[in-house]
Amino acid sequence: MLHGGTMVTKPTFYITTPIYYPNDKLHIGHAYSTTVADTLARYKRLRGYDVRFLTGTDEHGQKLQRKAEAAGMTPLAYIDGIVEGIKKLWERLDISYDDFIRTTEERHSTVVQKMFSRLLEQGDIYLDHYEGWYCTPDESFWTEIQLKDGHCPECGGEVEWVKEEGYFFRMGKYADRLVQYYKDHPEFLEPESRKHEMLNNFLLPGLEDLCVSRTTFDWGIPVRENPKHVIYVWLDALSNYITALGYLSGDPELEARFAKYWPADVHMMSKEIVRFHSIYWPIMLMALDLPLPKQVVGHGWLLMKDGKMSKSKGNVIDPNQLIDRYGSDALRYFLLREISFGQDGVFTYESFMDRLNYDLANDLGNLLHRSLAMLKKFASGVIPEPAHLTELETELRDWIVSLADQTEAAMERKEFSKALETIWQLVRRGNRYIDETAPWALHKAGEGERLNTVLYTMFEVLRIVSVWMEPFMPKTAPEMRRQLGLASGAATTWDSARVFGTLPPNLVTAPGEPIFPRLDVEKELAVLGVLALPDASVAPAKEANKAGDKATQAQPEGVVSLIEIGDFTKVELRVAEVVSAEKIAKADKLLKLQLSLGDEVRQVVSGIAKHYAPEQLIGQKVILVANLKPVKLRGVESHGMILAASTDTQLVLATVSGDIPVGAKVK
Ligand code: ME8
Repeated sequence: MLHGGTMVTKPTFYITTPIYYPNDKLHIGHAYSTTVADTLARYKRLRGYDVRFLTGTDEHGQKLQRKAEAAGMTPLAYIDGIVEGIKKLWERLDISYDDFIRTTEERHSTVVQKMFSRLLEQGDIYLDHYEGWYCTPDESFWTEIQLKDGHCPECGGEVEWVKEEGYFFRMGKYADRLVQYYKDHPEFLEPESRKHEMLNNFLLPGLEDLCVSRTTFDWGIPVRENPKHVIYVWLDALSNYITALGYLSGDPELEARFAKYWPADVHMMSKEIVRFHSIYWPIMLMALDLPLPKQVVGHGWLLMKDGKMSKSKGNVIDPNQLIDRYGSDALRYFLLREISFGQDGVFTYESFMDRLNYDLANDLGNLLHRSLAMLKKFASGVIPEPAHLTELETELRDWIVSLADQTEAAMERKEFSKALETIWQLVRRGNRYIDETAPWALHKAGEGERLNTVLYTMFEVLRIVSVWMEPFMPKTAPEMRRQLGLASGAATTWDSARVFGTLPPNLVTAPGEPIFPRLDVEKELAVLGVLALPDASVAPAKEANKAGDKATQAQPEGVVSLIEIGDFTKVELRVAEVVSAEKIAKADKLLKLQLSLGDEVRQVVSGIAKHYAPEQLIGQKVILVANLKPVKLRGVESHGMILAASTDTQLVLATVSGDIPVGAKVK
């Protein structure tokens, strides 16, 4: 960019989210990380940075392969549907990412292979044998002593004994350098408490070499030199932060982009994966002779009343459900305001409704709508020129400068809740200002000049609030300005919000629908069907999907969105009796069933073989989804699906409790 003859280059800011596992629909925990990163990216753009914002999906590994197998699909076919849903969710949440990387893309996998080869060549990686524990949900290796009561110390899940040939990364070789790096860069790992945890639990006791390949499954990036090995999914996944920029791509333009944005300014994530990002990732980078990221930020967890949101507990909240009913900005506001960044925070529908009612409807919505209504009544909807500013306005003007300082300081420290709290001080001050100045009384008394100043000030407050809100609520901020009749320009830049009096007068306002209508909490809870949350009302019947077609599979478990009764009646459920059952060759999870409906026999393929022997099923009355489109699973036709209740480890067929003829409808 040329400015008065000198080159002005914007400072860069590279921010990433974790790349999520597309093994299921994402929940509001994932939405939280991504919204936080987006808010920071938007803020930095407003502050004049050249921002690069990366997100994506982590598509390899044993967990995904197993999920896809259980669904009777190829991994990629299974993942594609989910990735589509993730992209749609980010679009709905206004996530302003510049790039979305999928680790199954060639631009990623070929570079990961090159990186692996280089590490192998220079002796940082060597071939040996691995014997130890593996946690598939976390895709992590553990030693006997690290286990907690025989379970994964991280997620508490089952671990399995793994014994196979494997490549190893000499992590220990770099441990001292990393400890020194922590010392020299106190800002590297945030919050501070995580740094102590990394040092005391992992780095100081001595880093073991890390197994970085697997041979017992093939859903991964093959090691070029020895393709029966696939590269360990974490090595593959972490590399995304540089492959997406163009590292080792061989394309000069992309390599230049890598040089421009790397090292990352912020890797955003929650605490359980900080270990991978603050130990393995920097060591990989050291071995590759690359600079380390400037900061790894491990925020807290979004919890439900009964603990961490988890699919097996069935207490996950689908962000789409909240966006459908309340809009994306309401969800973004709630997440950023309610949770103190860095700490865990509890999601309850009640606190969500309260934030919407008090902060958004009462404070913000009210300020906008009453201002517009008064302007219409007292000044034909046109923002007047202010006359003399009294002490009330000059005090407000000076206070706004200090609020701007506080908001910026909070944003720089990633204290998002505090920043919003500061902004809302001005929103509430705006409402009080109206009460104190009583424009209706000024109008009645014919104090036109004073009224003009007061009306102008009300709208100036709204303008400033809209600028500060922009990183948090990217739909509401421009909508407010649309209603103010204010186009983007000099009065909507970040810095303009410090300067009281920037709002151009004579704008013709355009009042619209209330931006945040007040909610009847009881009614909302009833409509959402969450009065009895968490458990029964949201428990997913995920295994029931297993014999379903692709469309069903692309909508995995979680809290389903609300449906109309008409949607439910589209599903034809009928009682059916199992007349025969047999295994399907080379499909260890599937059974082929013949089901009697009285007047017809149906063939159905069901993913229940791990839980039922064929002979156990004969004579059982099950519930059949009778009007599903037929599909072929492992080459066998399936005309419907049977229902079952399940957890991660159990599966029980749904059946009828009394005597009823086969073919009877279930409603
Ligand atoms: O770990 N509260 O993917 P993942 C807050 N693929 N944040 C949450 C959350 C919760 N309850 N649940 C999930 C992986 N998250 C790897 C990452 S990166 C190279 C590879 C967010 O799908 C949070 O950011 O399990 C967490 O770190 C991430 O989702 C885990 O996503």
